[in-house]
Amino acid sequence: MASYEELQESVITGQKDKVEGIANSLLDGGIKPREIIPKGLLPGMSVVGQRFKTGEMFIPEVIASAAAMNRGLEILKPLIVGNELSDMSAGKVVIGTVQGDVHNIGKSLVGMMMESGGFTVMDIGIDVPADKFVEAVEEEKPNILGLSALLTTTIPLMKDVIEALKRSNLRDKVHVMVGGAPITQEFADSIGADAYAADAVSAVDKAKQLMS
Ligand code: B1M
Repeated sequence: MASYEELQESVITGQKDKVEGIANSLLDGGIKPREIIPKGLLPGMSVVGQRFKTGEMFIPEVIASAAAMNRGLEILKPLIVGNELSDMSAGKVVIGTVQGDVHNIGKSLVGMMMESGGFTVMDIGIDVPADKFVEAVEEEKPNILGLSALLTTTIPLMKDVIEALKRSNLRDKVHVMVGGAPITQEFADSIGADAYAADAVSAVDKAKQLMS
């Protein structure tokens, strides 16, 4: 039977097929799916996060690792029964790119990394109007609402989303995280966001801080 260490290494090196093979081997060996995620997949992704921060890994490698991690999750999640899955979730995140902005790549990467970090993620797409964000918060009741924007002309729309949440009495029910190349901590503070993250790895760290 394969080991947790091999599974971690396959996540770190971004080998999707190997992750699938090792996850199946562990399952065949009688290991419970709910043990494979925290002991094999999550520690691998945690190493990826550290190496990205120290400059030992770059975005394409991080994307490959997140894809490998997600392949593992695709196999294991359906086998986890009842409330076990929601008990294991680090929290629920709704994420989207604000209205007028079609930049998708960074937002999707943040969503993928959050998922790899144990969060349940609902990606509601690009060019999302404020009322659609409000609707998603109402219906999905996420812990965190993630707003992405890449254009200096669309970042003011983040404030509109926060104002729309206030009008719907939902602002105190959800943490708002903002990010995207033109965003700064100063801007995030000025619009009353709860967190700002400069990249996908720190987005996961910040999300964990918000949950604690
Ligand atoms: Co556009 N574009 N683009 N573009 N585009 C930029 C952003 C630009 C900087 C290029 C430039 O001029 N140098 C510039 C913006 C200038 C500005 O406003 N200051 C620009 C422009 C002007 C435009 C158009 C207006 C061009 C035109 O039509 N005249 C137009 C706008 C369309 C619109 O949105 N309405 C446009 C269109 C496009 C394409 C459609 C062609 C394409 C997008 C394709 C797609 O996403 N499906 C595109 C692309 C690819 C880019 C660049 C080249 C790359 C963006 C990207 O994907 N980066 C970009 C130039 C650049 O950044 N070098 C550019 C990789 C990605 C991993 O990084 O998105 O920064 P990023 O995400 C990071 C962080 O920002 C952070 O984490 C991510 C991962 O580490 N992050 C978050 C992002 N969201 C977060 C959310 C969080 C936390 C962190 O919490 C919720």
